[in-house]
Amino acid sequence: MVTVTGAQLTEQFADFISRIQKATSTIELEAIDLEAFGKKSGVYTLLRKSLGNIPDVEERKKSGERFNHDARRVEQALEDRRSDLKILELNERLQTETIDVTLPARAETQGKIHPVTQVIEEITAIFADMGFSVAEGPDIESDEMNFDKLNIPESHPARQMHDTFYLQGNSNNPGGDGKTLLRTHTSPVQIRTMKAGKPPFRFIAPGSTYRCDSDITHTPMFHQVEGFVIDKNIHMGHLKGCIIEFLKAFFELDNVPVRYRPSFFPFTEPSAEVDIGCTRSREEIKIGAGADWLEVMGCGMVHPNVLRNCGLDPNEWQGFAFGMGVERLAMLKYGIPDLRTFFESDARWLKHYGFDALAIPSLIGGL
Ligand code: 2NM
Repeated sequence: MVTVTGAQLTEQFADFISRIQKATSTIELEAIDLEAFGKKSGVYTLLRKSLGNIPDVEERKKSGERFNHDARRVEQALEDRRSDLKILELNERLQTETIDVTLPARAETQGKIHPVTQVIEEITAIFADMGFSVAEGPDIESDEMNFDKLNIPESHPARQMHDTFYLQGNSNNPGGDGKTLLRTHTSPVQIRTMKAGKPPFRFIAPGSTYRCDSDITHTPMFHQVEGFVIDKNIHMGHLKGCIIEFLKAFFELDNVPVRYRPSFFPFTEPSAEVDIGCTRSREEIKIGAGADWLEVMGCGMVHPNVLRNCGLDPNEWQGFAFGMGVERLAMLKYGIPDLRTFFESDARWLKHYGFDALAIPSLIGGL
């Protein structure tokens, strides 16, 4: 049976606190943590177990309170020192692990182009050939640009907290105003471009997008390319032709079965989802023919409210828009089975799935 005196407890406690405060590495701190709270033989673990052996009720209660107070203070000290040391160790690494970016590349560490970059460049080359330019905008947006202007009302499910990353307070955004967010799609680029310029418009908006969602088919950051055409007398026929031409070029097929399935988006009316014909077997999906359908993008005619919100008269100007997920298209085209591997920064993965830096996609040189 373990029995300890009050004086021993005080000494023990003071010793822990002092050693924690003097610890110079997180490794040293973990050793102290183990000594104090280890499951089998931590000092406080054993002490807690021995409390029950104190025969006198009052005495037991007093020791218990004393124990709780000490254990909590030691835990707090560990936590405080841990966060201090983490910062110190990070600063030290930043000092010692500097990279001389002016050094020439070593042959054995030559990099590759990431499939996301490759696919964005392929898509850009195809649409450039159809007369589209490229527009960009900030990743950090306002709820106004990301939602309101796009005809997504306050009550829309996509606006509820769980899908959107709202920014916490910082010097640009004191206290977190609940209005500043990471864009959930690249559509705010369309809004900004419409507000800043004059129609006609014909561009694509590629870029990073963010949603608070993470499982085997979702990563919190992913990439989209959206396309946008505004002109006079634009109709759904233009949209269909444009998308079919894109899909043929992207999947390098002379003929693709394409199906437009009615759908809903707040920013387009009518809206559709685009499927391409495929064959699914146990091992693979073959694109271009077969009895199955595979969803590849969403599209529609730009909603009159969106045009009005950006100062355009919907009786004078119309257009279409579409949006696609870059990772999804990369997985389909290049047979990459697992989405999450895209963002693990595994050099072996990149060596396998990456592309040569000098093989720039073009319609003439080939995608
Ligand atoms: C999609 C699907 C359908 C879209 C709409 C707009 C804008 F700005 F015109 F309202 N931009 N992008 C759009 C339409 C995006 O992605 C699945």
